[in-house]
Amino acid sequence: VRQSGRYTVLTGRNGPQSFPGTQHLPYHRFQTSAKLNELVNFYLSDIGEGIREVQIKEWYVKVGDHVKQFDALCEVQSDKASVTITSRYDGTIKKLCYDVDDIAQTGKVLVEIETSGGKTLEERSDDGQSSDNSSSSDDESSSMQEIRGHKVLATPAVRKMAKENKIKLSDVQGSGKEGRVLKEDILRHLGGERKVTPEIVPPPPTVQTQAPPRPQISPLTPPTALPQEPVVVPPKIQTPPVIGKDVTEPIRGIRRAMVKTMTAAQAIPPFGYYDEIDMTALVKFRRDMKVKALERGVKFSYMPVFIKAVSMALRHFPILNSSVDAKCENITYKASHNIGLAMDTKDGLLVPNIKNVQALTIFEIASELNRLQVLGDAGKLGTEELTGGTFSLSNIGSIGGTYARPVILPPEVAIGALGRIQTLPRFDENGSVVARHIMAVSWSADHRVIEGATMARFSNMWKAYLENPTSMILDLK
Ligand code: CO6
Repeated sequence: VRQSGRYTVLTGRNGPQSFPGTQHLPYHRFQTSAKLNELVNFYLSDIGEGIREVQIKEWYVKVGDHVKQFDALCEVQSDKASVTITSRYDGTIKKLCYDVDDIAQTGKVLVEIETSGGKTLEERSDDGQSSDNSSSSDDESSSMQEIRGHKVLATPAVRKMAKENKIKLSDVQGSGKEGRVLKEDILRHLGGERKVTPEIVPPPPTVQTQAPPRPQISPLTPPTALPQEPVVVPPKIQTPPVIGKDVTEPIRGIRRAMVKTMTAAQAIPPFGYYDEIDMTALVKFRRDMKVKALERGVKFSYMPVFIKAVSMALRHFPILNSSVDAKCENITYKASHNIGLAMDTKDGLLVPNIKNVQALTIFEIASELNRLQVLGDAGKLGTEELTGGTFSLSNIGSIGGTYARPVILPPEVAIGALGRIQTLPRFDENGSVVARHIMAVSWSADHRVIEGATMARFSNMWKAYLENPTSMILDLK
């Protein structure tokens, strides 16, 4: 804090603050000045990445609450990440300028806070209005917003239940994994004092049918006319009246990001290449490794092996780990293998990536994948995890399906979709039919820079590693 005439200029308080598991985002410059008995306009600052607007996900405070510096005020969702906005003042909340689900613009007032301790501060955003500008300084910046990992964990259904029963999730003792608040915890918290808002269960659909009308056949058929087939019209099914109404809502958050990315992807002329992998040996290998990894506290699926094998094959086909510029005039061969994986999260489809896979062991990849899944489940994947991917995989088979046509994520040049592993009959070397574990892979590549033969050779090498997992040992670094 530096004194400047009657103004106190805050230079990021104690500088950027660090919390365990937090990531600081670049903060838009602001100036503050001390005045007595005035409200602070707390502006939503620039959270980087060119983000101009965010959606309010959840308020952690209400009017009248007392807050301290760095207390969480609310959670906002940009089209890239979920960000917790924290207070930079001690004081009392006087006004929340948005409701949950509203879109808030950066540079506009988010909350009004009456500061305590006899000192009231006034904030000016870069593009906002200031009552005085004598305290400006270019190097005054701060980092007051964090992507924080310690928010109360709960599923959307539990959040909804808490909201309907006007309970703050932070007041509830969570009994789930890592303190996650479960439905039972809410019920216990309510302790029978209040009636839980019941879920509205729609009545089962009823279909009323009626007997088909008997065909009316005229007794007097003219002798000259051809015999006529009676027209039997099936009875109309009586549908119950539709009670609900169509709902139209703006496309926001993650889905809005998907609109942008997938629209940009339309500019890429892709080709598809499909093959099947005999996973029989890998299924056995995974069964053994799953137990070993669990002993070391890590859930082990097939993905870490798929991902490592991709990286090992990419070493021989670096063009598949490249990116092209918007006009496709330059190609950049990426040094790091940052392998993205499509993730089905409660917020929608996200593609976080595992950085530097070329330098990680399969166990380390499994461990990082576990971390990304926990962040994804909690809606906490941040910019760090979601940017910088160089090649992607989509394991749609963990949900179902055999083939897919994955869409390349620009500026990457290739992506693979994995189908469900199925037990299918195949011929062995003696011509006998045997049961094998088979998985289909569907590759898409940017045909402007990738030839089909390159994709086929890459796929063959990847397939060879998976069909004989022990062969990976020879090439592991
Ligand atoms: N076959 C059979 N069994 C599978 C498979 C396949 N392909 N994949 C996973 N599993 C098993 C896995 O081994 C686990 O088994 P157990 O350990 O015995 O319980 C279990 O299914 C659950 O696996 P989990 O999903 O938790 O973990 P995994 O590492 O395999 O996958 C994930 C992580 C983040 C990829 C996954 O959870 C996920 O979100 N998958 C959906 C991805 C998605 O939405 N893709 C669509 C993108 S759009 O591609 C697209 C072209 C269109 C269709």
